Amino acid sequence: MYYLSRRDLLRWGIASGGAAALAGALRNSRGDSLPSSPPTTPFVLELLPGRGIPPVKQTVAPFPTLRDTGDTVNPDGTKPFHVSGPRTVPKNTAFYKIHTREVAHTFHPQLPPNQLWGYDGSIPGPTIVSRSGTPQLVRFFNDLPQNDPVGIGEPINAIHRHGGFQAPEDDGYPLDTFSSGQSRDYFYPNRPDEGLQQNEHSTLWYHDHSIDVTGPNVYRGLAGFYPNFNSLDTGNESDYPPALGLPSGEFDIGLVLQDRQFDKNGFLIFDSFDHNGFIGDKFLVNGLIQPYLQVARRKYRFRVLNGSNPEQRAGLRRDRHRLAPARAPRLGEALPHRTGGTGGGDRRLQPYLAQRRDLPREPAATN
Ligand SMILES: [Cu+2]
Repeated sequence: MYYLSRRDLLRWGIASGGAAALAGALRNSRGDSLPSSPPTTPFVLELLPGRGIPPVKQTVAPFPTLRDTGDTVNPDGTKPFHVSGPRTVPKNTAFYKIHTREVAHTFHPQLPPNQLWGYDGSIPGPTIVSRSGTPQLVRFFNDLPQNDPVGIGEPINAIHRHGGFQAPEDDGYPLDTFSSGQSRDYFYPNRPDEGLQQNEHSTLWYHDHSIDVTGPNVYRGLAGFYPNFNSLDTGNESDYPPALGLPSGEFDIGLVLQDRQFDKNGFLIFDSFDHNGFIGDKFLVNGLIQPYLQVARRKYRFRVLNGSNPEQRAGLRRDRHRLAPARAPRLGEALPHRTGGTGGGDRRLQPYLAQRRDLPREPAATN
């Protein structure tokens, strides 16, 4: 666990724009000697729908499920685990189709477009909204080019819904990959499992999980939000009470924090040999370098996600007396909450104001 203080945020450029220090501070610990990325002016790009704010994925008409193509061979020569035949899904299942494809993406207007991989060509991927009690079947098509000129990642896919409860064959096991030109159906039941509320009113996300290349494939763009709602957190702000009435729609915004490194010409570089997780010196929010967001005078809900590769723990907590919870919530875990009433039976979230001096920062892309 690594805690990001407000001072760190300032230093790293979220607030001030001095992003170069990020690389300096972190790289020294591992003796990395990569040159800095080209300079970029902070706060040039605005987060807008379709640019940093991904679209919400819409359902399609139900389609018959397919047996997985069983002819994929993993990089290690083994055969992936496949669903042996078409499956029967509950009647109320919502269906989706997502195409993983190449996209020319602009991280910043001072850098040239880079060839990324995006779900539906979107960076981040389209937001898939789920609701407890409504199962979903998502067919992911791998439309990535077989021969990738960039050389970061591999055009194989395994889709992992991070933090979700789903069957093993739908969990995106690293060896359950499918190749260019193939597709795979993933079924998400969207119900709490064994009384655990992990799937309930939580922020899940989906990302590539392919063996050996999860890090670079996510670095290349393969990640998106997967928020789940239920009767308490309905996604409708006017539902209070009895629901929580949290900011919804355009005021419920996922922010994925990531980093990237560029060569002197502004093209992505990645060090596959850095097994602690590669760290770039450019700080991204939703795929854009140091963007900004125009806000209205009202409450917002920000779902902050660490979508970076590195695992930074020891050696970076400079101030051991810093205020921090004993254990920060893990990604996808329900936030700690105060219970209301005296009977103990009311588990409703009670909104209250709290000041956070730290932002827990945990590796996500390797899980
Ligand atoms: Cu994950």
